[in-house]
Amino acid sequence: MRTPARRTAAALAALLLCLAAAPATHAASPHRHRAATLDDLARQHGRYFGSAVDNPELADTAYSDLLGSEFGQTTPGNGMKWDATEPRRGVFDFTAGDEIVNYAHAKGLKVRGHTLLWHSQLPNWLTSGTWTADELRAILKSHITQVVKHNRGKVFAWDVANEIMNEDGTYRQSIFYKTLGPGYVADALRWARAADPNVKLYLNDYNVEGLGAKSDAYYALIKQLKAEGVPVDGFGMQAHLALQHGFPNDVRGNIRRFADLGVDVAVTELDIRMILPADETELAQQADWYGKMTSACLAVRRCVGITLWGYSDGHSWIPSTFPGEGAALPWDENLGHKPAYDAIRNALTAARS
Ligand code: 9MR
Repeated sequence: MRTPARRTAAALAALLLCLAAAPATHAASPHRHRAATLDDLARQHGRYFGSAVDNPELADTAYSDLLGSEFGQTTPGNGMKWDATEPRRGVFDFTAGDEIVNYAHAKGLKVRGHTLLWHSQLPNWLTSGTWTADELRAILKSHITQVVKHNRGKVFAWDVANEIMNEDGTYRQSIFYKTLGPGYVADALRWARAADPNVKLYLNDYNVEGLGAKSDAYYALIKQLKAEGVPVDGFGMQAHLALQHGFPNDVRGNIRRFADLGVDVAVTELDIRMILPADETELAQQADWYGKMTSACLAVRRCVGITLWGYSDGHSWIPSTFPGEGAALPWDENLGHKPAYDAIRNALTAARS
């Protein structure tokens, strides 16, 4: 028997299918239904489709308007990091994060908190100090507690610990690891849970989309944390891919093995860069990869959604970090659709929910 909720869901799905099929030109007419957005299509599968945004980008109104209409989720690119939120010890500044949360909620987007604990973008007072284990533990606990409490009810998930593993699956020698040992990860998760009982708590990293030493290390860690009753709810696969590095090995199988551990999985920072100039063949390969990542997420029930790390080539971290590389996103600098956009759309439309 169909419950009312199921009937509503079925009706919504039918409506969205009709919207998805509507030619894009209908979007121009105020009297017609708009074409389905990527987030509309993802919702048919119970997923979200999002994009990160950095605070200065909100002033680019063409960009922020499309962010607000096309996507159902956002992540602050920098606004919730430690250097932004606790610029002096014990002095918290939530301005940048709040700006994005307020914008997102006004547009109906949900927000992923990023990030509580990372070796990078730490404030000077923290990196230049010499701390005993007890001091650093108190600093970390206070930071996590204050930032999570401030955002309680405003973010649905937190990247609690970001990029804590090396490529070979050993722990990164961060200030936290070196001073506190590996137990800092469980502590961080517990402090985050104490500050917000409802938010989803994630570990998040890059180069973990496929099977390999690094994803094995997270698999073992999450399994151990679960066995010890430590609150861990999800695994974030950043997915900063590059055509010249090849497509990761068995993404679907990898997502599935984490789901089978009893955690959610999210694709948290997807972009697919290439060596410039981009030619048609590369853009077609990029499109294929975007489609494959989307399908891999849709294939596993517990893969909850996909976030692009910015959505247009006009606002991307790639060119400044990897000179000579770029063209990593599904929209070009003029907010025109690239083949990758159609590939994502096709993957969202083709998959069975
Ligand atoms: O997008 C962020 C960029 O603006 C910053 O300059 C950079 C500094 O490290 O961080 C970028 O975001 C990173 C994210 O927080 C964690 N995963 C890798 C992302 C790209 O570097």
